Amino acid sequence: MNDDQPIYVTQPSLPPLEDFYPYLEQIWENKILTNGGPFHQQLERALCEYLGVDHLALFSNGTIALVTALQAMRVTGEVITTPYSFVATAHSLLWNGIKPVFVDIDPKTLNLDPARIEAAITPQTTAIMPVHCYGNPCDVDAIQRIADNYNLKVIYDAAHAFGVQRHDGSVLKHGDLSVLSFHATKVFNTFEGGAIVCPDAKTKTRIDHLKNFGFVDELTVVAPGINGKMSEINAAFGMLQLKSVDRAIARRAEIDRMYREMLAHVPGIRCLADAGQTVSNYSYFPILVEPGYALDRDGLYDKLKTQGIYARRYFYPLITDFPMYRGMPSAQPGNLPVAASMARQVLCLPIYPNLPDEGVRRVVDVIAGGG
Ligand code: T4K
Repeated sequence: MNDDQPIYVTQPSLPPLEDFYPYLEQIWENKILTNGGPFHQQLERALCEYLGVDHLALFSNGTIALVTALQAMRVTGEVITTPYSFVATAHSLLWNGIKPVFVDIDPKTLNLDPARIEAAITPQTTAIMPVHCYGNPCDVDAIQRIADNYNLKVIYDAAHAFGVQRHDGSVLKHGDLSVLSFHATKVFNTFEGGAIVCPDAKTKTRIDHLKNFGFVDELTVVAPGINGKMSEINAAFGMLQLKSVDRAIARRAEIDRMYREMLAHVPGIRCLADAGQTVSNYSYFPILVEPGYALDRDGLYDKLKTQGIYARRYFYPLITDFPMYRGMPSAQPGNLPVAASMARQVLCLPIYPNLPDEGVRRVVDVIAGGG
């Protein structure tokens, strides 16, 4: 890697182009391009096996999957969620005419703080939508206890949590539904794509209807469904990607380890601790730029940029800073002090399988160089 080669926050790892040709030939041969074709079916089965879950419905992207998950659970009224996420989390609520109620995050995990959820519940609350931020599992046990007490649904935005496990298996098995994203920037990608993980066949059937306009058969439409289907090209690419995903995650783990070792000696830079998962996916590498560092977070972001290193401020601005949310009572900064503080300090460093060791060292050298 040359010193002047840009380093982005992430980059998809692509298999050799010729490895994809046989998949394309198969699509050309059978002429099924979408609507639950053979690759779609294969990928659903293969992902259930890989992820250790029972049922999964593929989608065209994670956002449509979130919108559909809320429909599938017939969620209405108010939903408790986090301000510290990609904006799609809250947008999926607005697309369903649901009012998001924002609750602050835990400073250790940056996930929804279960201790603050109960105070935000009203007679209109029907569900909780937490996010496993950066792939770090939420406190799923505490969240489920609250949901059970108040008869609420739990829909996890698990866009970052592909393959993540806790002591009791896949984190995707918690809650009523979990939603994955297979966007190009994710650990496992299908160019664009996503999935809903669900606990039983009946729920999967309902989700399958909802993602196909509500059609049950040629003549019957049971719900105002949407077109959320994944195409055969995307599903075929997913089958190919799945072959190398373990290798990709193993390389991410090495990069994670290098950053942690090298940054441990830089005053004012703190790496986020794991949140108790037994298997991580190393999807992001967030650091906190604290007052002991020579620059503030934005200063470091700019400095890296001048060196061709494009770190990202995920998640700044907070969702609650965007115009469609900021007037809401729960969006007021006084209600979300931890999220506001984290959004000012976090920087996600480049991490992706093709990032060589010298690329990691280049990033650390700039950070260690201080002001
Ligand atoms: N919930 C959560 C918690 C999410 O994080 C997301 C998506 C969703 C829901 C929604 O899922 P999807 O509907 O997207 O399936 C990116 C992604 O677009 C978005 O999928 C992701 N979260 C979010 C955290 O990040 P940007 O605007 O930061 O992406 P962009 O285009 O600036 O890409 C970042 C870097 O990645 C680029 O600097 C270069 C590299 N890159 C990107 C693309 C698209 C490539 O090398 N190749 C590529 O094809 O949003």
